[in-house]
Order: sequence, then structure tokens, then C-alpha cells
Amino acid sequence: MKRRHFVKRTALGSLAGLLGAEIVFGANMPENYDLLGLQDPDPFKLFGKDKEMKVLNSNPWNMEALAHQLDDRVTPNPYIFVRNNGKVPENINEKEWTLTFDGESVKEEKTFTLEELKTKFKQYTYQLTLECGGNGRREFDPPAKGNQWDIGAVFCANWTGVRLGDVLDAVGIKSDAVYIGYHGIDQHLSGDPTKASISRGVPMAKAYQDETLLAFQMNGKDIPLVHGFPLRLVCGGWPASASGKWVNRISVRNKVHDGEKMMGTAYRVPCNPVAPGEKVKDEDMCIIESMPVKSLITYPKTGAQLAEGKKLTIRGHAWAGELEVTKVYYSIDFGVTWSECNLEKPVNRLAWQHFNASIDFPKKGYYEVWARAVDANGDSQPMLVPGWNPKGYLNNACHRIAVKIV
Ligand SMILES: Nc1nc2c(c(=O)[nH]1)N[C@H]1C(S)=C(S)[C@@H](COP(=O)(O)O)O[C@H]1N2
Ligand SMILES: [Mo]
Repeated sequence: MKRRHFVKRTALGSLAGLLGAEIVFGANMPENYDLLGLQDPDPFKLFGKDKEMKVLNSNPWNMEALAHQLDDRVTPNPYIFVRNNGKVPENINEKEWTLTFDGESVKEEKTFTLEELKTKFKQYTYQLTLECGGNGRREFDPPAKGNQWDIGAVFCANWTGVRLGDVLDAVGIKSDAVYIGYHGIDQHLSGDPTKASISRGVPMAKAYQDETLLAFQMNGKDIPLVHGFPLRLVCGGWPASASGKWVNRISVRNKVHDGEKMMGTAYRVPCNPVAPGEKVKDEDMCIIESMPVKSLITYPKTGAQLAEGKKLTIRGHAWAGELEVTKVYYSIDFGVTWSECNLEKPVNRLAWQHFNASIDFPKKGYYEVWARAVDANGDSQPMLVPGWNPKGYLNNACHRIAVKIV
């Protein structure tokens, strides 16, 4: 991933600006020298991520997991995908952190310190699945612009915090409230302080769900900086873009929140299906709410080899936005026949569910194992990429792995 900048000695003057200091012995530098100070920082070290994570972009930082890295029941930090729209904040002082409630539909503006949030409200811990709306984007044809996520922009962690609903009650909300919008402190990529990198939100009904948290812990520890330290809004089951990182302000709105990336085509899909490549007017695009049913085979890793006559136990997770997953099936014959997997109940609403199956292969050779989940409404994952849309959201096609019996 490291980008190398071979430096020409003649460029010394402009380099001082990039490095923030004069290169004192610059005249001694060999021609076309690879200056350490100009190399990208190591994102794995920077964010505590596993070296196998796939970096999609360094400005802003975006990285995703491979399927087998998501094998844990609760995703540990090294495998949690990173999605930033702006710059990751630095030098956060947790002791001085405050959260302000404003907007047309608060009775009065109110500010809490982080300490007040932690001590004045009851704390809850839930496992919540967060998936980027654009997960799976790379499969759309014609292609959609944006991070070319494969399957790894999803995770399920333990989140500890207070219920947003409890805090909204303490603030006092007018009866005309329809939406909340979050504001985080991350700067826009341009560095322009008047621009927000992202400011999205959810309708009041979602804001008031038991599992919608203002969280200060992830997996039992302070939230890692890149995932929103010291305070994050967590709205499980909805596109992860609704879960604002580094939140310091929540606006209670008397209309659908119109913050950055709420309008136009951002995190929206055509209200009615369109043909691949079709132009869609902004007013015909609808906000994504609950994410569709999906599953991942996390063991074995694709490409696994197994001796003839042995059973293979596959396992993975399935999730369905606001809904529960009721069945997961697997197929080893390209979808001609399907067998049911064992499926566990979720630990709590909006947590992903675990499945496994013990598979017999009829003879030596190459196989693909497909998994297909079905939600409580009876909706199934499609085998192929579903509903093309201009921004490449909501690809919940079946996941598959290759297996060789030798
Ligand atoms: N403040 C802030 N919150 C944010 C974002 C961001 O750029 N800034 N990105 C959103 C998007 S698009 C996603 S998919 C998730 C990613 O969360 P993660 O980096 O913890 O995986 O955070 C959401 N919350
Ligand atoms: Mo996202």
C-alpha cells in the first residue's frame, strides 16, 4: 500500500511545505531519493488493524475485512472495517467532550458532558450489526462510483452506552419532531471548516428504539479513535452511515434531516426499480432504512482443500436489518439443491446470527459452497446482484467460497 515519492533534489523548496520543515541537509540527498517523511503512514498500525485487511483508499482512509477474518462471533477491532468520509480527528480530550441537542423540535437547547451522559442515564450493552450501505458495490454493472467494497464492510460488535431515547426524553422534544440528525467533529477533506463531511440521521421511531445507543464503549473498551471515540451514535440494522462517529451535536428536526449526504443520491436507491445504467432524478431516490437480508461464510477460507470422505463444517453469520433471519441454506451444486443450516437465535435484536452446517461431498473435485439467508418476511438473498442503482448500494447477493476435495 505504501506510496513512494521519489524526490528530485530540485524540488527541495516545495518539499519543505509538505514536510512542515526544511530539509536541513537536503543538498546531500541522492537524486530520486525515497524520503521516509513523505511515505503514507502505516494504516494497520495507525488503526490497530490486521495486516490482511484490504485498504481501498488512503484519503480518506477506508479499509475492509476478508470473509474469513470475520469468523468471530463478536468482531474484534483488528477486523472491523473503516469508513471515513472526512479526516480522522486528532487530539480528542474526552474530559471536555460535550453533546448538544438543538434543532427546531427541542423545547430548549441542552448540553451534556460525557460524564453526565455516563452517570445520569442507565447503561445498556447490545451486539449491533453495522454494514455500510455500499458493501458489495464492486459487483454492480455498469459500475458505481465510490469505494469498491467487496463483502467486508460489515461487523457486529458489543456497544455500551445510553439509550438515545432516554436522553431525548430528558431534553424535551416537541410533538412535531420527525427526525434526528447527527453532527460529528471530523473535518471535511477540503479542510473547509464550514463544510461537514457527513451528517445523517434517522426518523424518531428509530431514534427511540431500545437498541439505538449513544455509545462510549465498543467490545468493553473505549471506542477506538477511528470508530468514533469518545462518543458514537449506533443505529444497528440500518446503513452504517446512520451511526455517526465523534458525535458532539444532535439536531431534532421537524422535517427529514437535510445534512451532508442525506440528500440527492447519497445513501438512497431508486424508489422504483430501474434498468442498469438508467438515469434517476433526485426526487425519485428514496432513503435507505433497514438493510436487506444477507449472510457470509466465514469458515473455511475460500480455496480450502479437504481429503475425500471427510465432512466439512462451514460456519458464518446472517443478518437482516430490522428483521430476524429465520433460515439459512447452503448449496454445493450451484443452487440446484439446497440444504438447511443450523441457525442460532440472535443474542439480542439487531445482532447478527450464527449458522453452521456439516457437508458431505459426493466425490473428489472442485465445488463452490453458497449460502442463502431468508428473513422473517420470507425474503431471500438473491443468487445474483440485485436491483442496479446509481450509487451501488444494497448488494446482498449470496456469498460463496471455493472448496477442493482431494
Ligand atoms: N462522523 C462520521 N460518522 C460516520 C462516518 C464519517 O465519515 N464521519 N462514516 C459513516 C459511514 S458511511 C459508515 S459505513 C460508518 C463506518 O463505521 P466504521 O468506520 O466504524 O466501520 O460510519 C458512519 N459514520
Ligand atoms: Mo457507509
